[in-house]
Amino acid sequence: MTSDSSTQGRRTPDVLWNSRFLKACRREPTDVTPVWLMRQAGRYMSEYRSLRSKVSFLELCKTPELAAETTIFAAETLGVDAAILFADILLILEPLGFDLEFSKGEGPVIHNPIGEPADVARMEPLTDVSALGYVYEAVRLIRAGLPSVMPLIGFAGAPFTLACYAIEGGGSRHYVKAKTFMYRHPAAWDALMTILTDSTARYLNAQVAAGAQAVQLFDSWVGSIGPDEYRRFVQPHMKRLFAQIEPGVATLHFGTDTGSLLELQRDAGGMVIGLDWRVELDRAWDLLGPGVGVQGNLDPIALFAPLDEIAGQTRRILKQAAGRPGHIFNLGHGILPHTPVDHVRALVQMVHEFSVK
Ligand code: 1CP
Repeated sequence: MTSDSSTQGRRTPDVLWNSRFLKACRREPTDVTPVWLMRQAGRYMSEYRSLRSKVSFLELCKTPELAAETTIFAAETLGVDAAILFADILLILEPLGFDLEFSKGEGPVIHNPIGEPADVARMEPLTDVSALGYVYEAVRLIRAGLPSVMPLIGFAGAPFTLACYAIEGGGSRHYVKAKTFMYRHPAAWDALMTILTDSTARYLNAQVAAGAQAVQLFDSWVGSIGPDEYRRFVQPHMKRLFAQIEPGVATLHFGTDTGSLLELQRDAGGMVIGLDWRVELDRAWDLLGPGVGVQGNLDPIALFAPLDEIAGQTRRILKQAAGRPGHIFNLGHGILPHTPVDHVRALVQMVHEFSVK
C-alpha cells in the first residue's frame, strides 16, 4: 500500500487510495481537478422525486437498499469523482432522544427541543452507535455497488449546527434561541457540545468501518457566530472531534458564511476546508496557507444561469486555484431543488475538461 502507514491507509485498496478525489484531499497532484457536489442526490432529479412520491424522506434514509440506490444513481449519472452517502445530518438526533420529523415542504421539525439546561443534563452521549445501524448498512451496500475506483464520503453534522437544530427545534434565520442558550448557559452549552462531539466521532468512525474513505463535517450554520464566539464555544469541540477520527481517513470541514472563521476552522481540523461563494478562492487559500486543501466554491444559484455563464465561473474558479494540488471543485453549498439536471452534468464535464494539465 502507498505512503500512509495508518490503519485506514492499509485498509484502503490502491485503486481508491490513488483516486483523484483522495489524492486531492492529501494535496497530491491529479490529472484533472476532482469534482463532486453537495446534495448531488436530491429533489432536482426526477428519479429522486419519483422515489420520494412512494416513501417518506425518513423511510428513504432508513431503507439501506433505497439509500444506496439513491447515492449510486446520482454519482453515476453525474460522472462525479466521489459519491456521498444518502442520509441526513439530523438522523443522529433520534438516538440522542429527539423526536424528529420531516414535514412536507417545511423541512425538519424537532418536537421536543432543548429549552433549558436540565434538558441537557438528561442527555447521554451515544456509546452504542448501533441505533444508526441502517446508515452503516447503506454504507456497506454503496461501497459494494460503486465502481471500485470511486471513493465514498460519509458525513455528519458538526456539533454547533446540530445544537442549533436541537435548540431551535428546526431551521432558523437568526438562531436566536440557540445563541441565547450559548451565552446564557455556557456550562450546559459545553455539556451539549461535548455530548454531540463524542457521539459524532463514534458515528463517523462507524461509517468508516463500514466502508467510507472520507468524512465531511457539515457546519452549515456556524457562520452565524463571530471569531471570538467560535474560539470560545465551538473550536475546542471541533478540535476534539477531528482528533478522534480514525487516522488515514480523508477529512473535509465545511461551513457557510465563514469568511471570518476560516483560519480558526483550519486550526480546528480537516485536511480540506470548504469555501462558499462569498469568498474569493485564491485569497481564501492564501490566507489558509499551503497546509490544507480547499473545496468549493461555485454559487449553487449559478447553475440556474445559461451555460456560458457557468463556464465562465468555472474557469474563474479553476484559475484562482491555479493548479495547486488540493483543490476539490464543488458548490459553495448544496444543489437547490429545480436546478436543471443538464446544467449540473455540464458543470462536471466542464471542470474535467477545463482543468486538464
Ligand atoms: O426529499 C426531501 O424532501 C428531503 C430533502 C433532503 C435531502 C435530499 C433533506 C431534508 N436532506 C437530504 C439529504 C441530505 N442532507 C444529504 C445527502 C446526500 C447528498 O448530498 O447528496 C446531506 C449531505 C444532507 C446534509 C444536511 N441536512 C445539511 C448539511 C448540508 C447543508 O445543506 O447545509 C443540513 C443543514 C440538513 C438539514 C436538512 N435536511 C433536509 C432539509 C430540507 C434540511 C435543511 C433545513 C433548513 O434549512 O434548516
